[in-house]
Amino acid sequence: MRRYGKHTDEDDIRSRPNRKGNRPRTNIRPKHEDAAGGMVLTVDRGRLTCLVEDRVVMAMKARELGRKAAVVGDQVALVGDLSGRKDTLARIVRIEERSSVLRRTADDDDPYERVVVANADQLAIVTALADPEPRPRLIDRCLVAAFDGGLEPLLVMTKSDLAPPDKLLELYGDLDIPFVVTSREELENGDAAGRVRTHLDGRVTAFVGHSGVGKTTLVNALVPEDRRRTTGHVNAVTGRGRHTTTSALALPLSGAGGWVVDTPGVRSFGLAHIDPSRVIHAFPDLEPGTEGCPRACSHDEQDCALDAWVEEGHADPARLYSLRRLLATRERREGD
Ligand SMILES: Nc1nc2c(ncn2[C@@H]2O[C@H](COP(=O)(O)OP(=O)(O)OP(=O)(O)O)[C@@H](O)[C@H]2O)c(=O)[nH]1
Ligand SMILES: [Mg+2]
Ligand SMILES: [Zn+2]
Repeated sequence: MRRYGKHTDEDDIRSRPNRKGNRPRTNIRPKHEDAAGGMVLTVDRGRLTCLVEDRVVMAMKARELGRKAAVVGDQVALVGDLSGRKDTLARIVRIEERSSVLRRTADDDDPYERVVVANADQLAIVTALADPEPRPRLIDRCLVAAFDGGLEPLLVMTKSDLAPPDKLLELYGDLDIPFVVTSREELENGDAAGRVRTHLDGRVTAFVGHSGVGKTTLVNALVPEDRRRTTGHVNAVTGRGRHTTTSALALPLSGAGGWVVDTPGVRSFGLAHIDPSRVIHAFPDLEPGTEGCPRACSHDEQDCALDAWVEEGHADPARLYSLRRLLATRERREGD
């Protein structure tokens, strides 16, 4: 099924019965072929801040889009007043097909899934080494969501001035995931931003993690203040000092380009929507070994062919262990 296919005039007519009699169809609304492309930077109670060329344009969703929500990172088509002047409001008439979706549910039994960020290439999973304490289960869950949604994970461990990273590195070192460790001092002398930056160039990276781990601090170190001011209402979102972030916000990187998306802290990362069969795609070295698996194998069951295949020496047993650990994440409760 094509969920975000091209919008046609025919769709318009069907999705909106002509209630007021015989108005000529073609005048119902501007031709959407003329719509301008934009990107959603932040969403606040139904108002979407979009970047159209180099202008920041406020918009709302056209009714014809129905329940489909546009989220931060979405590429959208807009019509109406695109001047970006104060008190103007454009309409979003189309949400383009997404290259990736980061989804979560409030908890595993929650059928309501929300898309956190669209079109991100990378998920920066931010964990403080102390204050708040690291929560490996939350990290595992974010990893599963990343693999499921088609995002590459990056581990960012902050506050190494408060506690050493050894224990976490032991846990995640063998997962083959790139990581960066940062401290207060490195934030101040620019090293933190510099080191994280090497992983961000030219990509769209969403920063997620528990509240207070330092996502906004890091994003602010990455994006100079004047850039933050021109494209977002960042002060309204985060303010100065310790203000918890209340809505996701995309900010452009300079130089080689790319975007960073700051998101509000999460307590949990529900995985009700995850299809475990997709997690294997994050382990291309193991995938060939699944050929002998029973149909619809979860790869975490008795008849899974991976055990024998790995035993034969085709792949590193640590990788199978990692896969199983992520697959089991879904059954475990957070905070275990
Ligand atoms: N000691 C130390 N404190 C840090 C470091 N990085 C950030 N902090 C502090 O941690 C606190 C929380 O930082 P934020 O950047 O607001 O955290 P956040 O992840 O954006 O939090 P939410 O928006 O609530 O999700 C602030 O007081 C920061 O100054 C660090 O490397 N070391
Ligand atoms: Mg924040
Ligand atoms: Zn299997």
